[in-house]
Amino acid sequence: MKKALITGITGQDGSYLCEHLLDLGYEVHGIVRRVALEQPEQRLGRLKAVLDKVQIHPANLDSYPSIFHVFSREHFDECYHLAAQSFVAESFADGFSTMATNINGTHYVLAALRELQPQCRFYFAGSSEMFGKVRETPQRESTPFYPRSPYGISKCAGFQLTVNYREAYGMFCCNGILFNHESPRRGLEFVTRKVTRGVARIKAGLASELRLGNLDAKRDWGHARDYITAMHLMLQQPTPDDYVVATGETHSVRELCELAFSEAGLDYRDYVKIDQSVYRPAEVDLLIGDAAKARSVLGWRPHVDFAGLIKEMVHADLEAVGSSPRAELALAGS
Ligand code: G4F
Repeated sequence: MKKALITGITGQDGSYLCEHLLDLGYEVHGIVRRVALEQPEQRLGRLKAVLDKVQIHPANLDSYPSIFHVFSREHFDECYHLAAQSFVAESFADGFSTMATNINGTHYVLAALRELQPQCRFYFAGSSEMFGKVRETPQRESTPFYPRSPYGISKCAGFQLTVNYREAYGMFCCNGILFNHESPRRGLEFVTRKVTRGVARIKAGLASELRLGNLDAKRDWGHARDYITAMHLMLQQPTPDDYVVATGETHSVRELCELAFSEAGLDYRDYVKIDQSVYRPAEVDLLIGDAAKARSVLGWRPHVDFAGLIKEMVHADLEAVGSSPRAELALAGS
């Protein structure tokens, strides 16, 4: 039985990856901050269905000793490093903590692995945000990086650390360059979920408008459940490498609104209001990925398209808001 460690196991990707690895017969371990363990209902909610099958270790990405401690107690075949401060807008608000967590955290995991178990295969969650002000369209593995936010810069550093550990120490280290990937488990701060939850709240009469920023930004949006399978495939190859994971389609935030509102029988133009304060100091205007390498080497392909993804998210939020409108009202009041 293979043994895997997931950092960021409580998040959208971590929870789907955890379920996938359990289905494949893995023994799955996760790192969780101690504060999250103190509020399991709230912080471990995405793992509810599998929590009794997973081994959780308290550790903190800001603390090298805590990471070192986990690797000194358990031996892993694979390590998926997904934990990060992943909200781009927040990285403008507090670039220092985003950099510290995302860069040092990655370095701590790699350094502890090198010291204690250099045979363990390592996956780093790189991001299409690294392409930023894109130098080429579509973006592929060879496209130069031009990050536009502290978050994007931190991911470039993590990417380069991963390459460096591979080249300097011969470790099996891979970068996934994942384009935006969403699901009903997406955090409410990201635009897809903000829109689908907003649609559900408006439909339920709990809100009368939805305030958004740049509707012209374009993203290559796929389903998180599809994307985590690519992470696993990368670590099963004979040699370590870096891969773009994307659908190859791009859509604007405006199209996202059109689709999500119409799924609930509404016209987005009646509800969406532009809020200048949500605009970012530097925007990534257009992302569209070329996943040809992942297709040919990994045999990976996405199964859910943009329309299917948004439909699933809208219906999940309609159901969630419909089943607990009181909780929603409390949220609105907080
Ligand atoms: O949903 P977003 O916040 O995602 P973003 O910035 O593209 O980053 C996500 O995808 C990356 C992969 O490319 C990940 F690495 C990263 O961790 C994260 O998961 O924003 C998408 C777009 C942006 O252009 C933003 O300006 O939507 C635009 N937008 C317009 N109004 C908004 C809003 N974004 C948010 N979050 N909230 C708005 O009200």
